[in-house]
Amino acid sequence: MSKSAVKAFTPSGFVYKSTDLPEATKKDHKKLGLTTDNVMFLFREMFLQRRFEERAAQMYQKGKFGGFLHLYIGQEAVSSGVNFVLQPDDDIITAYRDHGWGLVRGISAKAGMAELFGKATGCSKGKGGSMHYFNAEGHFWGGHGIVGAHIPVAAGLAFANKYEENGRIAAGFFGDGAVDQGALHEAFNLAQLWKLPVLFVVENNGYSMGTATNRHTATEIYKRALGYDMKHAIVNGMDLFSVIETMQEVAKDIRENSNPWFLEIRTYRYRGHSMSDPGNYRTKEELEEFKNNDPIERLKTYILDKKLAKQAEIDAIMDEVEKEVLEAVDFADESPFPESNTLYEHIFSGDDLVIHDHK
Ligand SMILES: Cc1ncc(C[n+]2csc(CCOP(=O)(O)OP(=O)(O)O)c2C)c(N)n1
Ligand SMILES: [Mg+2]
Repeated sequence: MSKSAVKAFTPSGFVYKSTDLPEATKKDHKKLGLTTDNVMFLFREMFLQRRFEERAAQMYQKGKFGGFLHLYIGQEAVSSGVNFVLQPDDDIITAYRDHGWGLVRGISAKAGMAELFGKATGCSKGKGGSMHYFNAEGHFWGGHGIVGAHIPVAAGLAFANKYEENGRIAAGFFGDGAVDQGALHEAFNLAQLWKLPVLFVVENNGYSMGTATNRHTATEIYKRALGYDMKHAIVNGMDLFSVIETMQEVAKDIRENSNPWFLEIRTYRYRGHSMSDPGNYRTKEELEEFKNNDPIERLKTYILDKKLAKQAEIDAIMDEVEKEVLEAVDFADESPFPESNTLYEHIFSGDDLVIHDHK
C-alpha cells in the first residue's frame, strides 16, 4: 500500500486509555446510602464472579469443556454496581460475556459452572453453554451471541413494562463492538420516541475482539445518545461506588419519568476476548495500568482503610468463596449430560411444539 493510502486509512477514532476513566466519585459508602453489610456483600459478590471465572478458565484448559468462553474478569464493578441499584424484578439482558451477570442475577455458582460443562443441572439445562446463561426467575433474559441483536429486545422488554404499567426498568448491556450496529440505532430511536423506561449500557472495555475502539468507531461512544436527544453519562466502571452513584440517579429518573438513558461505562477486560486470544494487540503496560485500578482491590483497600472489616474477615470471605467455587466445579463434573430426548424441549415459551417423533 502506498504511504498516502496508509495515511488515508489511519483510524481517527478516540484512543481509550486508563487516563480516560472519569474521576471516581468522592462519596463514601454512607453518603451513597450503603451499610457496612452492603459493602461486604458487594465485595463478596465481585470476588465470586472473579474466582468463578478463574476456575472456569482452568477447567477449560483441562479440557473439561470446550466451545467459547468469554471472561468478564476486570468488569465486575459494572454488574455488581448496576444490579445493586436495580430491583430484583427489573429486567436485564446482556451479550455473551454473561457469567458475572448471571451470578449477580441469582444463578448459583453450581448452576453456572454446570452450564459451562454442558450438564443437565446447568442454568440453561446444559443446552446454552457459556454464552447463553438465563434465569427467568431473576428477570435475567440472557446471554446473547449475536453482537447487538439483543439491544432491540431490551427496548421490547421496556415496552412491555410500560404497557403493563408495572414500574419496572429494562436494562440492556452490550460491548463497544455493538455500537455501530443498525439494531442499536433502531432501538435507540424507538426508545426515545416512545419514552420507554429503558437503560442502555455500553460496557466499553476498549476492544472489540482484537480491535481497539479507536480503530472501529469514529467518535466517543456516549455521543450515540446525542442523535436521539437521549440522556447520557460516562461512568468509571473500575470503581464500584461511581457505578452505584450514577445508577441511583439514573434508575430514579427512568422509573419516575419513563425515559431512556444511555451510559458509557468505561471498563477493561484483563483476559483475551475468548480463550483462544493471547491478546497480542495490546501492551503489558496498558494491561497493568488498568489492573492498578482493579475494582476488587480498590474495594478491599477501602474496606481496610475505613476499618469496615479486618484483613482476617476479608480472608475468611475469600476462603468461603473459593470453597463455593470448588464445590461448583465438583458439582458440574459429577452432573449428568442432558438426555438426548430433551433435545427439543425448551425451544419455545410455554408448551413445546412437538416437531417430530424422534424416538
Ligand atoms: C453480528 C455479529 N458480527 C460479528 C460477530 C463476531 N464477534 C463475536 S464477539 C465480537 C466482538 C464484540 O466486541 P464487544 O462488543 O466490544 O464486546 P466484548 O467482547 O468486548 O465484551 C465479534 C465481532 C458476532 N458475534 N455477531
Ligand atoms: Mg469490547
